[in-house]
Order: sequence, then C-alpha cells, then structure tokens
Amino acid sequence: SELAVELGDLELANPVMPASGCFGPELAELTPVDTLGAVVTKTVFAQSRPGNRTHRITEVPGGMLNSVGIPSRGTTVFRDSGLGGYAGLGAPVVISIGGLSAQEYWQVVDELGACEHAAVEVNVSCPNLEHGGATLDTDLDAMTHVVSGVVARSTKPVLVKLSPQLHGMAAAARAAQDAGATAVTVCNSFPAMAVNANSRASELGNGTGGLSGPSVKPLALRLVWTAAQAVDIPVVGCGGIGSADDVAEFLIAGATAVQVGTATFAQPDVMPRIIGELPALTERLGAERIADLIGTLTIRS
Ligand code: RRO
Repeated sequence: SELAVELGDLELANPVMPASGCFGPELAELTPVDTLGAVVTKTVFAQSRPGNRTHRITEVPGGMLNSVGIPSRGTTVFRDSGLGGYAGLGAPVVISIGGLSAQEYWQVVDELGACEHAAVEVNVSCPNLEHGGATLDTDLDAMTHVVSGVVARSTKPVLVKLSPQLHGMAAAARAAQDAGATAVTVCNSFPAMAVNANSRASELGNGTGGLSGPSVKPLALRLVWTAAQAVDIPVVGCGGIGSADDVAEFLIAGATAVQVGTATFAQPDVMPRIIGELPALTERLGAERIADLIGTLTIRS
C-alpha cells in the first residue's frame, strides 16, 4: 500500500513506531495501537534489575530528561508473560535488548528463542546505566562484538540503536552495518543534565540523564542524514518527532521509518493521528508512495 516501508525482510504497514521505553501496553487503553507500523518494547535485560533511583524524569524547556536505568523483570519472565503484554496488541513487536556485557546481550537473544517477535533492536546506547552508561558504540570493536553475536543467534532482523554521536555517527553506523545489522536506529537520548539552583541539587536522582523531545529534532535530523549517507541499510529516525510533517522531514533526510517517543507522554494518541495524516501528506508532497520520499533531500540552491 501507499504507506508500506521495508526494513530488510521486515515489511511494515507504515513507517511509525514508538521509541523504546516510551510506550507500554497500557497505552492500548488510551488509543488504538493495532494501526502502528510496529511496537518497540522497553529494553529487556537477561536478569531482573530495579532501575535507577527516583527522580527518574524531569521536564525541561523543549523536552524532557530521563534516567530510568532499565528496570527489568528479566528475559524469561518477559517471554512467558506474552512479551510483557506487548504480544497481541495487533502490531509487529520489536524487542529492545540490553546488557552490561556481550554475554548478557546474547543470553537475552537465546532466551527469547523463537517467541513471537518481528525483530530485535540492540540497545548499545543507554546513557543511564552503571559504569557511566552502556554507550557501547563509542568503542566500535566492543559494539561489533556484541552485534555480530546477536546477529549470529537471532532468527529475526536486527536493528541497532545508536548514540547521538555528533562526530562518530558515520563510523558507528558503518560498523553496525558491517556487523550484520538489518537497520540502524538514530538516535537514543542526548547525555544531559538539569540543575536546581535553589537546592543546588541535580533534578534527577541519577545526577545526569538523557534529553529528548522537540529540542533534539534538528540534531537528530542531522545524525539521520549523516548515517543514511554512510550506509546501505535502512535508517530508523528518532528524536523529537511529534507530527506528520516531522515524519516527512526525517524520511526526506534519509530515514525509512521513524520512532515517536517524548510526544507520546503528553499526547497518547499522537502516533495513530500521525498515521491517519500520512496519506494526505504523501499526496501533498507529490509522492505516490511514502517510501518515494526516502532520502530525496536536495541542498537548497
Ligand atoms: O532506561 C533508561 O534510562 C534509558 C535507556 Br535504557 C535508553 O536507552 N535511553 C534512555 O533515554 N533511557
């Protein structure tokens, strides 16, 4: 159909899915989710873990900061509970996976086995984990080791969620491609912090966190454009997307699909609404199919 896009062998009915961590099955009670191109789960760890101290989220002008720290009940509980409730929502499920070592990532994939999912997204870019985060993609050898092991073990397409590296993006995207990734997701939240001058304390219980929302959109667009030029695999755009026009901008810059995160907190129905607007947008932009927009950016003369 006119909205379909492809991530390797993975065909999506449309290019819109939630960003990992910003969407739980409870959203299905507020808005229809079976129209989404896919659903992406909160990152799953092998073991159960509590996550970071509160306060975990704070609003800032133009967006929000989070330091959630991946609370997880562990892979087997997730798998045996209908994918934590994500199965049966009527959309393909992309399982975000994390770990503090290569073995931990691989254990998640092994324990997921053949359970009903459409793809995995390897989170190599959480800014909020112990030991200064799990931003593995700043060490390309370490990322290659993890990703190639996941690709070898997984029967499904493998997306790799990258950090917002303003200088290292091309190299990181290329390394993910060379490790066998089906697509790269660009990008995770931006390392940031918020300070309360009255208390002289950080707003977040972890001290620092990840910035997301409208303020990061121009940065994310630039990173998507850079990644799309560097690789031959699809790029999934993520960062400040909250409207159908935003989706068009990311596709034109080179994204094949997009993820919506922060906007879903204030507007639970934002994704179905955007999807509903995409046919008219496609027509207004003179394209027959939305995929015809991908990577069509010209430089203004
Ligand atoms: O859980 C988090 O604190 C978190 C993760 Br895993 C991530 O990848 N990105 C983010 O902004 N927060």
